[in-house]
Amino acid sequence: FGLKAKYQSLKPRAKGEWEVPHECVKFNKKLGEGQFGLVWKGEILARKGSRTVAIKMLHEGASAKDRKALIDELEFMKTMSPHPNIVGLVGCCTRSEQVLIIVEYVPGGNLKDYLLNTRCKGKDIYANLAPFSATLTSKDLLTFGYQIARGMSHLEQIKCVHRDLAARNILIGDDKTCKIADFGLARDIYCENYYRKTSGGRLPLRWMAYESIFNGITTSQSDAWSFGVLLWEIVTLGGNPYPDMNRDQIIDGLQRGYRMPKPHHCSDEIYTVMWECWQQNPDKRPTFAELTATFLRLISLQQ
Ligand code: ACK
Repeated sequence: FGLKAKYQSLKPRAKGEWEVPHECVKFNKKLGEGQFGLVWKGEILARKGSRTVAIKMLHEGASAKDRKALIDELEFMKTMSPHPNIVGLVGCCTRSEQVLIIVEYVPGGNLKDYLLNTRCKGKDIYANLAPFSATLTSKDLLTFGYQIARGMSHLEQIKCVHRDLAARNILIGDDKTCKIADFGLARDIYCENYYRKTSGGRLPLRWMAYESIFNGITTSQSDAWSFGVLLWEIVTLGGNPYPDMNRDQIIDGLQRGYRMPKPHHCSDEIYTVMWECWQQNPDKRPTFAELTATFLRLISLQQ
């Protein structure tokens, strides 16, 4: 996919090279807003020209705890070596009151909306599966799986647990490149007894592994479970996991060993991957390194 060459050309930056003067950051358009903060599309102005970026910041009046969470995310991102399938850090502003994390701008929006937008119009939502995409082929869908597994494999290697892996947190770049986003702010939102905490609606129950729901354990293996659900979202072109089941039914179902059935038009091979990701025993699930290899093999079989 030409990704290997791109990957090798990316080098980690030396410490202290990230700070951007606040006056060089221009805000153009608000992209989105959550409980913690907001994301803007903007530019970094430099003598050589400007670069379009996405800028993450906290709401005004954010607590000291939220500010610390943002700084922790930033410090973590600084230590990461760049990867083509992970949204990369461009710079930061930490010397002014308002902390800014500046990341590469990924133009295609999130994968969930992207998939929904490729559905052929006028088809039934549940029948509207992979062959019903107006623009995507099965190989494109496998390539999405491959790229996300590859980015996650990088996070797995550096022992970073994402905790909120879902199509809404994957961004689509040029040439249908998948980039994993939001692996920072997401991590602090879970507290004890969280699966009962439904009021905020923040818990990604439909993507959560068995042991995350019942024991509050999150690891790279629980990310693998979420990856299985993300695959289901890809195959159904942006479907909502466990359709027709409410939260209590999902919790009951999982306890009884229920798993989502194979979507129509999903190949046996892909469903086997999902099934492996949803093993109750986390150690029986594939690692992201194994998932990357599996997708590479499945893609090669398509040619
Ligand atoms: O689906 P979207 O266009 O993609 O709307 C959401 C919104 O901000 C809130 O998260 C978009 N977004 C987040 N990070 C980036 C980024 N690095 N590049 C482009 N858009 C982004 C996201």
